[in-house]
This record gives sequence, structure tokens and C-alpha cells, in this order.
Amino acid sequence: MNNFPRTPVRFAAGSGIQHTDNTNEKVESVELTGAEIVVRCLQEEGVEYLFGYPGGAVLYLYDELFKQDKVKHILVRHEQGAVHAADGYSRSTQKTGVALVTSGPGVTNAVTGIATAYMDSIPMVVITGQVPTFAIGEDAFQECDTVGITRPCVKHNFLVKDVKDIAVTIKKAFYLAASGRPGPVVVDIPKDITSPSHKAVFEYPKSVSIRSYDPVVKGHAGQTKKALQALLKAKRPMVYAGGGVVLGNASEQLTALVRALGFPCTNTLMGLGGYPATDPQFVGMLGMHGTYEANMAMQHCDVLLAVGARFDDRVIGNPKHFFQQPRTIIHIDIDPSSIAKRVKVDIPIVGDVRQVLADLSEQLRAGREAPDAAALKDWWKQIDEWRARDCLKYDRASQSIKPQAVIEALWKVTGGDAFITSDVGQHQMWAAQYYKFDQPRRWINSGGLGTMGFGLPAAMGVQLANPGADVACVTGEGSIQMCIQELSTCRQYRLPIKIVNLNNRYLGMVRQWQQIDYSSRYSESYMDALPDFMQLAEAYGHVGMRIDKPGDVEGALREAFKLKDRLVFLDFITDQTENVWPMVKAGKGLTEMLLGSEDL
Ligand SMILES: Cc1ncc(C[n+]2csc(CCOP(=O)(O)OP(=O)(O)O)c2C)c(N)n1
Repeated sequence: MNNFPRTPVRFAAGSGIQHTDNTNEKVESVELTGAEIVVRCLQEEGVEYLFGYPGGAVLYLYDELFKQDKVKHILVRHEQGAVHAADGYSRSTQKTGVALVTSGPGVTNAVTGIATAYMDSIPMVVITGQVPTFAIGEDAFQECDTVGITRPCVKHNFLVKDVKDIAVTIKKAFYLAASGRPGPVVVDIPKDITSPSHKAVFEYPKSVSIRSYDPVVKGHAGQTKKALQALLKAKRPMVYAGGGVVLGNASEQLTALVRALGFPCTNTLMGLGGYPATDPQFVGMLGMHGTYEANMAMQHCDVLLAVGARFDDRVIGNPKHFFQQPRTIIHIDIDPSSIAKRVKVDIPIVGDVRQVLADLSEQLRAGREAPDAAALKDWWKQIDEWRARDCLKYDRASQSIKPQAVIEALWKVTGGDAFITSDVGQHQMWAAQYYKFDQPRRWINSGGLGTMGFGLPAAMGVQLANPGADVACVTGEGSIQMCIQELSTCRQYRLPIKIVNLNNRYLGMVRQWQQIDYSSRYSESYMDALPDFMQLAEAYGHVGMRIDKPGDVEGALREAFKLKDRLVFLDFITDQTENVWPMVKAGKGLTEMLLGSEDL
């Protein structure tokens, strides 16, 4: 039994030394239970929100959470929601997201969220309950091999077997999650070591070091110099910046360097906002649904500066086609294993992108050389010709609501300043193409795993982290139903998210691929028996709106955003068969773009 007198005792932050409240007199070390230690660790880490769902294996932890009010627990309706919410919280703030789930099904439900965070390198700590140590391996009730199941989709995971190891393990977890290339870390804690029968002296380490883990921050000076020389010699330069710029808080440094050089810049889906989208040097997103000018410039450049990006298949298309054109590639990334993983790189620089970009700018300022102005002028002339194709044009006079028009109106109504989360599908691509992100951490989507169901719970984390900010979740009628239960969480915590549902009655992206690649055989992509989303939202205690006329789009959005303290579900009945253009079909080269149905 725990008879530790809690109120008169406090801990000097991070010291592990205990004092009585009003004297400096040292008292004997007092032991805490494992559950108390976990909660103390979270407090020491300054955790503001813990997204979770209780169950048998974590009840001691929940009991401790009940006794304090520093760490606020957000009770979601499904563990996937907890992890996505922690993820959204993290993406919008740069802080580590934290989730807590019970053993067995709690963990398996959380796996999609963990894998989503892993693919997009999001710093996160997930605490999972486990059956008692003596029952592990016995097929105990709600037992699953959490370490085994999560191993391929975590940066690291731990099974804590002794109450004495809890504090140091949690410290390591937070350190690993946020340092180097960030990622989710799972800490699996068996129930018995959180119980009152297992105690240890609480000491939260100030720092930890982990053997053979020491992320490089500063790029190699010789390589940086070489990179700058290559950039200055370039006739057709291109800057390609990915999610690493956003995660590495390097937008300012990227913008300064690109402007000083006068080069064109593109962002990946994950990098949007890393360079301001309304800047004339921005050529749009690249890749499968990238702009004509971004993809053409990427293919035809002679020197490519890749920053915090990984040349993934949706970005460069068929690598054989990509390499038909010779170019010098400079690649900056914090993760050495990302460099030259998919392409041959000429000048690799391992380091923190923020630091390396700042070094490059500094060297450019200090040196006497400038980029080749005449060559740049010709290059921009070429890019402007590509731009003139106006690849994002669409039928603005349509009688039905065009999804692109909804996103453009959303941008206008929010002054381009909202946090936009999305699910996965056509709506995600339209949001990426038509909402011009001028700031990092405003565009929050599952780029790597492509997880339908991400948008709403992620928006909860964003809204909690940014009270008072405009937060919109752009979704489709397929995706929103994957975590729709979180409408209840939004009601409980009064989260005034605006849900922008681009309702085309189809799993639209699937339908698009079936039209293009499967001779219009629409196998199981039509969404029948959809709920009335307006009534559904109202049943959860929110405001519902249904918009089916193009002329009502902007007004509805304005009305919704005026309702500052209410969640509004805007169900836009959109053109059912609109497609996302441009499109590079899977396996095709980056410049083999379809610009519209006339190219089919
Ligand atoms: C969990 C999950 N299951 C399946 C898919 C495959 N998938 C990608 S896009 C898509 C259709 C999405 O439909 P909807 O949410 O209605 O959006 P739309 O494409 O119509 O905008 C599907 C099924 C996925 N990405 N995630």
C-alpha cells in the first residue's frame, strides 16, 4: 500500500532530491510507485496533453493521473484517434506528442497512428500498458507482443521490466523521439511495476546519452563549401525541399538562401509551407500531382539542392527516367541513411538542415561570387513558359461545386492563415495544390503512410495546441468515416474545428485510378448509403451544413468560421467525377504528366 504523504513533499525539478516544502532540510529518500514515477516523468517533460484511452493494464497510471492536474488527459474514442491527435499536436507545435493506451487491442488500435508518425518522422512517445511481467508470454488476457508488433514502425521501443528503470527509460524515449531524425518511441510498461507493490526512488535524469547514437548537427565544412561552389556554377539550378525543412524548423534559413540565390524552389507534399507558396520563386509542389513547372524544372535542372527530402517514388516517378537527364545532386539530411538511399548523390551533407542552410548563406555572404545571372535569366524564362501552361486551371463556370473552388474559398476566407489537416485522397491533393501555405506547420497530413482517418483526430491535437486559431480538416466522405467517432471527443473538449467534407460519393482517388488505369471499371469505389452528415454532426452536438450550389460555397465558409466556439461540419456536395490534375501515373517519368482528361 502506498502511504507516502504526497502534499508536503516536492521534488527539485530534475534533481531527484526531495525537500520538505518550507525548509531546506533533507528528508530520507521516499520511494514512489511505478505509476507515480510515470506521471512525474511526464510532468518533468512538461507534457501538456496526454491523449489516451484507459484499460486494465493502465489503471494504476490512470489513478495517478486522476490525482494531479498538470498533465491534462484527453479521452479519445478510439486509440487510433489518440495517436493521430498526439501527432497533430506535435506537427503544429514542434513539441513531442504523447499518447497512452492499454495492452492488447489498445496497442493494436494504436499501430496505424504509430506507423503514420514513423513514416513522417514525427516526434512522439507512446506509453503502452502491458500484462504483468510474470504473465508475459503466457497468452494472458489482452496480451500482445507490443515490442514485436511495433518494431518495424518505431524509431525505438522499450519494454520496462523493473520499476527502477522507468524514469531513465522515459527520459531516453523523449530524447530519442525528438533528436536527430525524429520518430515515435514506444515504452511498454507491465501492470505490476506500476502497482503499489513496486517502488523506487524517483530521480529524473537531466540528460541521457545513448551509446552509438549521436546525431550530427553541423555539416562537414568541406562538403558545404563544395555545395556552394556547385550552386554558383549552376546554369539551371533547382531547390527541392521536403518535410525535413518543416520538422527541422529551417524555413527561415531556406527562404533566406533561396532568395539570396534567386533560384526556383519546390516543396514536397510534406514540405509545403517550408517555402512561402505565394513567393514568386516558388514553383509549386512537385511529384505525382505536382505542377507542370515544378516537375519540368526538377527533371531539367543541372544542379539540384535537395534539403530534408528523400526522393520518394511519388516525388521523382520512375528513377530510370529521372536519371536520363544528367545533373549534380547536393543532398542535405540529418539522417545519413536517407542520403543516397534512392538516388546517387554527388555532394552529401549530413547535418541539421537549419544549421547547414545557415552555413551556406553565411558562406555566400562572405564570398565574392554570385550566381550566374545571365544563365538564371534564361532558366527563369523557360520556367515561366512552363508556368504559362496554367496546369491548375479548372472549370470555374461549372454548375456543380468544384472541389478546387472550395479550397480556394477556404484559403480566401481564412486569409491563408489556418491550420489545415487532411485525410487521404483527392481532397488531400486539392488542399495541397490550392491552399497556398506561406508558413510551416500549417499543413498537416499523412504523406508517408497515407492514412485515411488521420484528419479529424489530428485536427483535435492541433486545435488543443493552438486555441483560438482557425483549424480546418479537409476530408472526403470515405476518410471522415474512418475516425468519425472523434466527433464525440470534439464535443467533450469543445474543439471548434471546421470540417470541410468534399463529398463526391466516391472513394474519389480510387475511382480516378480505376478510370485511368482500369478502363473505368469502378470496382467497389462508389459509396452507397452515406449518412446525412449534417444530421450526424448535429447528433454529436455540433453544427451541420450542407452546401450544394457553387454560389453558396464562400458564404457557408464565412458563416462557419464566424462560429468561433463551435465545430461546424460543412458537407460540400461536389462534382462527382472531377479528377486531380496534373498526374504522373505510377511507374512513369516525372515529365510524363497527364494535364487533364484530354491527355487520357
Ligand atoms: C486506411 C486506408 N485505407 C485505404 C486507403 C486507400 N485509399 C487512398 S485514397 C482512397 C479514397 C479516399 O476517399 P475519400 O476519403 O472519399 O476521398 P476522395 O478521394 O474522394 O477525395 C482510398 C480508399 C488509404 N489510403 N488508407
